[in-house]
Amino acid sequence: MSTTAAAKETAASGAERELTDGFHLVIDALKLNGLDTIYGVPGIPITDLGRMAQAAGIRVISFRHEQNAGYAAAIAGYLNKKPGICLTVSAPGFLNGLTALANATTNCFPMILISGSSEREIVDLQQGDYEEMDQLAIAKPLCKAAYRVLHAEDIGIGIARAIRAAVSGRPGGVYLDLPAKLLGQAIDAEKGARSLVKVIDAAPAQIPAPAAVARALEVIRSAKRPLVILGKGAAYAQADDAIRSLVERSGIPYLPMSMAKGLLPDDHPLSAGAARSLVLQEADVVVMIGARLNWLLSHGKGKQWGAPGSKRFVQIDIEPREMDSNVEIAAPVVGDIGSCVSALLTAMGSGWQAAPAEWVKEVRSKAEDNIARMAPRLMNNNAPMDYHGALGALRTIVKDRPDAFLVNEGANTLDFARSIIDMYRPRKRLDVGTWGVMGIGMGFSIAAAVETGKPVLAVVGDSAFGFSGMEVETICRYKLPVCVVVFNNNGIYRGSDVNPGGGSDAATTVFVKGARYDRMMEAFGGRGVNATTPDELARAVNAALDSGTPTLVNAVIDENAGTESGRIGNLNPQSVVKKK
Ligand code: OXT
Ligand code: ADP
Ligand code: MG
Repeated sequence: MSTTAAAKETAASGAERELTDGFHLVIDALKLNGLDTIYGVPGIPITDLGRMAQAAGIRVISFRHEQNAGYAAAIAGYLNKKPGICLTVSAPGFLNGLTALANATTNCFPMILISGSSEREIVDLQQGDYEEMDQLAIAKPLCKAAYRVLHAEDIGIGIARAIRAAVSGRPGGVYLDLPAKLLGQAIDAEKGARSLVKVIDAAPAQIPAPAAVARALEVIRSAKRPLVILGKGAAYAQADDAIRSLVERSGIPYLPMSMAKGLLPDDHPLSAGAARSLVLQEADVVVMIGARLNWLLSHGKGKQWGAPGSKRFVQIDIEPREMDSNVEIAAPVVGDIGSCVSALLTAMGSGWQAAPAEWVKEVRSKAEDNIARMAPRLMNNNAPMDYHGALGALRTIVKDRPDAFLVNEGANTLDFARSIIDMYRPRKRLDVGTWGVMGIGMGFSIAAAVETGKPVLAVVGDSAFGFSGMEVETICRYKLPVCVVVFNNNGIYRGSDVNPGGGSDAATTVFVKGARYDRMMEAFGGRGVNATTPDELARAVNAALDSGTPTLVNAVIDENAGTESGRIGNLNPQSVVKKK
């Protein structure tokens, strides 16, 4: 049922006419476009918007902090290829949501941050309104597009523009500013209904130019040691079968970036995940599919990439300006990944010569060596646990439950989990992404469970967990099938630092030792378990995933086991001043 006809008004003629208002129009516009879930925090001026949306059948998930709601919306966008919606109050609530909006834009996740705001007239004259802030101006540089709606009859257009901006081309975050006064603005219901826009083909296919496809195949055909790199853009595109066909028909080893793990199963014979250094060093042609040559790939140059000038790049991306961003791209293929990969497959035809067997064998053999070297370390049952023992137990659980989501954040907890836990299905690994941001843990977990109903295993460092830990109440409130495992090593990177000044304050990276995070979950009616060995950990996680009961496992990790910044310690600047 439409939520229009909010009220009736008696006109001068005495005839009644039906009215609608900003609240109803926002809800109708979202529903018309299939946007059926809102993540947010209620308050002035959007409290009633949330209530009315819930009454109208939209699922409204209320969080404890807007940043977590924003992360939830962003990952919902990534999983669904339609914008995730985050709803916040003005100024402070808006700012709390803004980190998530900026992070969504950086990661190319489609989301819309809808925020209530104070009155334009007062804000613009800086007369000190309740939660006064020029939110549109602040949001603009941090997102793909930002819009404000001032008239109720423009709500339909405003939401349509926001949807298109979020999902078309390179996806990203969009800000939509709804001043308080707009929500209560009444207009004729029929006029209101006519003003709504159903967005047709929000992310149109972008077909690559045939010449670009031919050029790319020419470069790939010339390769002696080709490599495909799959990024999270490839996972987002949901062109899973075409990508798998491209890899298997060309016989080219592939390296998955973190969130592309599982696009093809990590135990695929062409996976070069366990031979990362070798393939980056030795490949002569690199085919980038939905991955950027940013810091995570050392910008495509330097020692990691072998001799200067030893590589040629093919890049498939929807964003033309991504080409040559760091190094020369010999064959840019601009378009959506589904269309580009299909075009490459068609142009390859059936007589395509597979990648040189010697190269494929070399990569396989290196990967098998690394896997064999790691295997015994994953079997240890030490107490307190080290990362390998604990993650060895979780690796088996994920293998047995390929449909479960794995949410992962931390430093050592992130880096070890990425290489130890194999993924088998696309878009199941959700992590800190392009910014390496801590705090995505609970928001991502909640959205994955809400959007899919599938079980979620969140493997998070004790520091990482702290950024969104209060949302365990949200997990319990909505009875979500989320099992959080906190890798508790008493601190950031490790728990063994001491105050270098010798004072009584704890070292900057150290937390309360022996903390019991499991009790946080118990406080809200969920299950808490303290696990000191890999066996205990496995039992607790299996029980949680079997039952779907919200669970938090405090996994006791040796406080000396981690290293500074995990595998990216090289990015820490060193002081050049010698201590006297
Ligand atoms: O080939 P080689 O020989 O090189 O070997 C590689 C692979 O081939 C091999 N491999 C395998 N071997 C065997 N078997 C298998 N299956 C296998 N798979 C791979 O293993 C190696 C490594 O492979 P990998 O991992 O693929 O490769 P590598 O070299 O690591 O890749 C490079 C990168 C850059 C792509 C990769 O490292 C990467 O993706 N890194 C992401 C790093 C990242 O984003 N880190 C998070 C940020 S760190 C820091 O900023 C933190 N903060 C500050 C902070 C942040 N971030 N945010 C906010 C809002 N505020 C503050 C904080 C506070 S982390 C942090 C908290 C940390 O403490 P916690 O308590 O949470 O966590 P703990 O550290 O656990 O205590
Ligand atoms: P990773 O961190 O996994 O390497 P990035 O976030 O750096 O991945 O890169 C993702 C890339 O994918 C971005 O450059 C983005 O423009 C691109 N992209 C996202 N969706 C699509 C799509 N449907 N078609 C083509 N390219 C896409
Ligand atoms: Mg830690």
